[in-house]
Amino acid sequence: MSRAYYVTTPIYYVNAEPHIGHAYTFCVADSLARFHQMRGASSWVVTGTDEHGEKIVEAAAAAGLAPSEFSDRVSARFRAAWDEVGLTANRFVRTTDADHRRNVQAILQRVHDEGWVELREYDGLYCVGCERFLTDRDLLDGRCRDHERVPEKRRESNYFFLMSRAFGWLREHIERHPDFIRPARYRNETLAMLRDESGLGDLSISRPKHRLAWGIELPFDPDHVCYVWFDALISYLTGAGYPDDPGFPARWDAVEHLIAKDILKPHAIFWPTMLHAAGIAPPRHVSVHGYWNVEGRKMSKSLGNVLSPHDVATRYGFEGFRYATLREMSFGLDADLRDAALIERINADLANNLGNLVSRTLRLVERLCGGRIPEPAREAIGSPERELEALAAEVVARVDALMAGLEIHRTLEEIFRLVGAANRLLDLRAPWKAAKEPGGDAVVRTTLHATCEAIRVTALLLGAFLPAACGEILSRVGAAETLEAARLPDDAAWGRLVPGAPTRTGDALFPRLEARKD
Ligand code: ME8
Repeated sequence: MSRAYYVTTPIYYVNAEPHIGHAYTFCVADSLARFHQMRGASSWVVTGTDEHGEKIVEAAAAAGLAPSEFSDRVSARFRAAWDEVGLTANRFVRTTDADHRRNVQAILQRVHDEGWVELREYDGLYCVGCERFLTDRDLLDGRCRDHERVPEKRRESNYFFLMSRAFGWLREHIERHPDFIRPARYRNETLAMLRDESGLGDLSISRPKHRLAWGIELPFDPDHVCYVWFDALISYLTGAGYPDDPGFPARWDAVEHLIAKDILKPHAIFWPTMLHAAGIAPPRHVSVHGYWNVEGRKMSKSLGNVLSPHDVATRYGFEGFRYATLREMSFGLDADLRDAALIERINADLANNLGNLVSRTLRLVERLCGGRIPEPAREAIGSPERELEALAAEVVARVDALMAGLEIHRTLEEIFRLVGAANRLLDLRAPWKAAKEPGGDAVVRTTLHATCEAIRVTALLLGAFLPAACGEILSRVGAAETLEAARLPDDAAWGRLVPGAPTRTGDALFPRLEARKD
């Protein structure tokens, strides 16, 4: 069996409509899955919806629906949004799915039986937005820092997961595995949380049913339901086929959780300690990206600046959006989504640079070489052609190294060095002029062969990020391989195009976009 690669997005709360923050994480997951698949792994992608908890009960009540009906409706909207823009998962987990419920109960029972659970009286301030009791550091002027709402004072019996017992183990695990939580700033942030345990303590994992009935019942006490985060995190096991899918062990061994920084604590502290208590290995990577703001402001319903995947697909084309956001966000840091910057990025890189390279090369091949990949002429291969070939090999190797460190924006930058160099070769050799000169045919054939190779290698390297466009480019340039079947790095070796293979011109791959007038 081939090596596995398993990547997850968070499972999204159904109290909000799908927006570009959710879509960005999915685009990263989809790109990583495609990249690893091209590197020979068998990729597995999981997303889903997080449907239990008070927050959902509140949202359902506001919509005048029962929580189950409300969740069905919004969960379907997430699915439809992903279908519309071509993002697919191997499993879409709903926390209301029967197999997930069974897994949550099995893990609860296991940690309970192993002595990790204790019933305690809890007295504290609860934020429904966070779905947890707050500590002093979570408060600013008496309000939750994240949700800006005044928390409720609550006193109730809760079961606690004795998470703090595993903090020593967790600290050591993080120290021994420098790329467990990445980029490093989030690893450091996690270690800082662990140093100051007063902000952490143990984790309340139940809610009395008289307060909240919408949840998974504790197998050892039917008067309580499971806390929504304990339930939601287990979706990552459900999505991988836990416990008995034959693919589960290999997937779990190679799991990468993609999240934004807002949910670092549950993923870097709750989840590994929960797994530890249940006797399951921690995830290989928790990879954390920053937050998108829109035109300098936090996205929020009240500001009316929440963009849906549909909105951006209409404005930029979904692949244009996907490329521009992956290129503009330095993975791990916050970024500002500005319409003017996205338009500029798409026009400069995709329309002017790549689109132009493909269209002028293939039009020249059609006009000067009868629409077939030309045979290069040995005597016409000079140092510019050799440099382009060497650059292609260098970029292939650099892409591997950059992707291993999750430097997606730099990976894309690197690939475009090749595109720029191919355009420069075309300008330098000017085959349209050479064709008119005696003996110019060798220059025409050699130059166009080289730019076609550069286009093919670019399409392979970029294929994980822009799958539809690159699939089309490969087919137009007469490549023998499809994107789905291609393997890196082997297929990206220079010289795989077969002279005589038919090429095809077509509509603009990336039409230029107009900036807004206002
Ligand atoms: O937290 N910029 O779900 P959620 C970038 N159900 N990414 C953003 C973003 C933004 N402005 N806004 C949202 C939950 N995201 C839990 C998760 S997992 C077991 C349970 C993305 O619907 C980003 O991935 O609030 C972030 O971590 C996630 O949506 C939060 O989604």
